[in-house]
Amino acid sequence: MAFPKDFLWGGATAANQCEGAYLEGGKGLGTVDLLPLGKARFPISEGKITGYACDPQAYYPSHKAVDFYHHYQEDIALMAEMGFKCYRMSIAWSRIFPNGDDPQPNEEGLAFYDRVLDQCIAQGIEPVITLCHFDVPVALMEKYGAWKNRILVELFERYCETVFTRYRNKVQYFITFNEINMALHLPYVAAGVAVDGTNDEQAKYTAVYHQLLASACAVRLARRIIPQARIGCMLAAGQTYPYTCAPEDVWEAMQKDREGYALTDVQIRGTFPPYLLRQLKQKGIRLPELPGDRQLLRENTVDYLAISYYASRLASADKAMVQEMTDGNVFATLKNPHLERSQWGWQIDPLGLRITLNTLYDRYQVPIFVVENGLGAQDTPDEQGNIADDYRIAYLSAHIKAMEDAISDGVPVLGYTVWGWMDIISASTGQMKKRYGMVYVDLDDYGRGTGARIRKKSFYWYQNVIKTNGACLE
Ligand code: BGP
Repeated sequence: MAFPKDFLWGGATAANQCEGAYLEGGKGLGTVDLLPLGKARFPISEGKITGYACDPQAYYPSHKAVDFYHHYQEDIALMAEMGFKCYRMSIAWSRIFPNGDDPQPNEEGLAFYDRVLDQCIAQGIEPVITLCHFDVPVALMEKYGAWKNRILVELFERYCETVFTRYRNKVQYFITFNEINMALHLPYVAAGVAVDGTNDEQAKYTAVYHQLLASACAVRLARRIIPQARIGCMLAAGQTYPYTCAPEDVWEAMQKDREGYALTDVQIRGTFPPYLLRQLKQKGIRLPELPGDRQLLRENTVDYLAISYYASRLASADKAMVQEMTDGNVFATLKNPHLERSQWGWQIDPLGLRITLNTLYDRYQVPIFVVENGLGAQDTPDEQGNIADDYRIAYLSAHIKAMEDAISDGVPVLGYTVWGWMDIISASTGQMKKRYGMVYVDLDDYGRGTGARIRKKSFYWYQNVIKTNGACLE
C-alpha cells in the first residue's frame, strides 16, 4: 500500500465560505463579503465592481455562511469522529486586522482562532492554515486599491507576523495564498482588484507580483518565528490536454499550463521563467520591480506545493472550437468527449490527478499536498433525512486511487484534504445547493433552514478510508 503512515488525511474549508458572523467579534468587511448570490456575482469576482457597499436588495452568502463561527465545536467534533489527521482552514485577515492597517490586531479575532486551533489540537487534528483565501479587508481596497499597491506587501507581512507569533506553538503547516493563479482570472476575489477594461493585464500582473513578494516575506518571517513550520504555495491545478495531436494544439495546451506555473516557479524555484518575462515585454506589461526584490524571491522559496484539483482542462489552437466549452474551476475549458461532467459542468478525470501530480513533481521536486478535491453536487435527503451520496463516494474514491498511483510512481504526497468536507457556500456561485460535504448542512441558498449537521453516507465511507490509511476505498 502506497500511503505513508503519517499521511495527512482530512478536509478543507475557507473562512469566508463557512464562518459567517461577518461583522461579529470585531471583524471588518472583507472583499468576499461584497459578493452577492446571483447574476452579479461572477462579473464582480472578475473585478467589474462599482462600489464598496452591500446592495440592500441582494443576498450575501458569506454573511451567514454555515455559521462555523458559532458551531465550530460541533463541527470539529465531527471531523474528529471521521478520524481527520488534519484540517485545512483559512484565517480571515479582516478578523485579525479589520481595516488591514489598524495599529493593533483585533484580540477577539485572535482569540476565536485560538479556540478553534486548541480544539483541533485536543482532538489530534493538525491545523493547516491558509493565510489568505480569497479575502482582503475592504478598507484596503478603498484606501489603496488592494494588491495593486505595494503597501499591501508590508501590511500582509504584519498580519503574518501577528499570526505566526500568536500560533507558533499550535501550527506547523501554512499556505501563503490560496490558488495564486486565480489573481489572473478573478482579480477581485483573489486580490481585491477592480478592473475597468483599460489596463487589466497590467493591473493583474502588478497585483500578483505584489502577492509573490508578500509570499516570500511570509516565508522569511516563518523561518524566523517558527523555524520548524512548513510553508507552502498553492496552485489551482489540472493538466491541460491538447485537443488533438496537432503540434499547434500541444503548444496551446502548454501555454495554458505555463500561465500558472510561471507563478509557482517564482515561489518554488525563486525566479520568473524567461518565457513569462518575454511575454510580458511583448504585451508592454511592466512588473513593478524594486532593487532587492529578486534576492527576496530567490532566498525565500517554499517547502512544498499545495494544489487544488477538480478536473483536467482541454485546449485547442482552433478558435472555432469555442462553442464546445464547459465550466471548470473558473477556467472554462473545451469539452472532453472522453469524460463525464458534474452537474455544474466540471469534467471528472481521476487519471488527470495522477498526470497532474507527476507533471508537477517532474517540474519541481518538492512534496505536494492535495489540499482541495471534491464533487459539487445536489443532495436530496430521503424521507428519513438520510443522504446516500454514492456519486460523491465514487468521485472521491477514484481520485484517491489515482493519487495512490501517483505516490507509487514516486511523487511524495503529504496529504489529502477533501474540499468542503462539510457543506459550505460555493465560491463561484455562492450557492448552498452546490454541496461538496460529507456532512450535510440544512440550509438553502438564502441561508434558510435549521443549520443542522447530518452525516451523509460518504461520512462513514471516508471514516473507513482514514481508518485503513487508504487501503479500503470501497
Ligand atoms: C477553489 C477554491 C475554493 C472552492 C473550490 C470549489 O477554487 O479555492 O474556495 O470553493 O474551488 O469551487 P466552487 O465553490 O466554486 O464550486
